[in-house]
Amino acid sequence: MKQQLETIRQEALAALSGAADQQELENLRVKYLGKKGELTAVLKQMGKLSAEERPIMGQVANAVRAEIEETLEKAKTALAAKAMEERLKAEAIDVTIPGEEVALGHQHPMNMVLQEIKDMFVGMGYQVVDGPEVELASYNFTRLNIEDGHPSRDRSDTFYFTDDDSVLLRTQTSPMQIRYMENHKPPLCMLAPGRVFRKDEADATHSPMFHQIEGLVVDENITMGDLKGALTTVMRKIYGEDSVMRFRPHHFPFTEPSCEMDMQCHKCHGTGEVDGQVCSTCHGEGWIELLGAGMVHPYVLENCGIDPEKYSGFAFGMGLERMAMGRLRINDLRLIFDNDVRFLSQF
Ligand code: 2U9
Repeated sequence: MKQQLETIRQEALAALSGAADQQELENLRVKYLGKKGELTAVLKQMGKLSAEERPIMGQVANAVRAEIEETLEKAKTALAAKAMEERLKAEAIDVTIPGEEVALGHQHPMNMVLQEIKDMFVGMGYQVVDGPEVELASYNFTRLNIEDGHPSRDRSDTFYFTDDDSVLLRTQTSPMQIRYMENHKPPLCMLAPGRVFRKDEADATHSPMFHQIEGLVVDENITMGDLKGALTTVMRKIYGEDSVMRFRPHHFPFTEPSCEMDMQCHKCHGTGEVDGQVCSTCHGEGWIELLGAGMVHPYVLENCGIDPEKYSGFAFGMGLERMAMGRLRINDLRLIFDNDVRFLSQF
């Protein structure tokens, strides 16, 4: 029996030292130490031994069991450590490899210029308002003193939704001023930026969709002087404090008197010529058109329930794309809408 125990000991220790994984170790544990295992089988034969031999064999058997158990535990720990080491090696990440650079986007140039202009007017107390792009002809034309048959109402110029020409895509942001006057009493000081739509073929200076920024100030005793002061202040902030401005008479149905504001060309200083050549910035004009403006027509105030005897106001409108093209020296309007990253990443 002693020999049997010794054989089990040797076989078990050899097998355990050669085990490749935890499953094999478990199989060996069952084989040698399990209820139906080899060691148990030998112990079952202890009853056959004499009373003197039994405690001695019992001691040997216990020592063998203890040694196998200890070796099994050590093998388990060693295999687990080896498995962990292999896993760490396989999943190792070299944190010193430089990362791939993430390309950061930025605001569209149109939004940059829009934000800049909005900030200036907000700083002067203007409230920025937003409104519908699908409008009623009454807000877009009639109440702005644009009478039936006016060329801007033509079906070849305006996108209509209905056969009776009563619903359309707004051709200007002016309907917002009408809506604002419906809901607010003077003093009023508001800015209406937004998309507008006109049936234009797209070329370097035209697009069927573009953006306008319009403004309106109404109070008692508002004069053309207030108009000139406000617009000169803002445009000098945008184009430089030393820019030279002029106002010249014009006509709009919704303002009376009306004017346009020009800035003296910064390249030819109003001469229209650079080195004997026609100036490329103002095309020989000497002046660059910035915006249209005027004193709100008394009819328009009346159409909005404001007494023109008590109140007066000024209004202005500018094309945002035009402003952006001037500010950022963009020579083709289509570039603004193409969204080519090679173009956009220059700003
Ligand atoms: C109300 C009263 C008056 C808005 C105005 C202009 C002059 C103007 C053009 C600039 C270039 C349109 O984008 S553009 O083609 N706009 O010249 N707009 S005064 O006048 C108003 C608006 C609303 C109630």
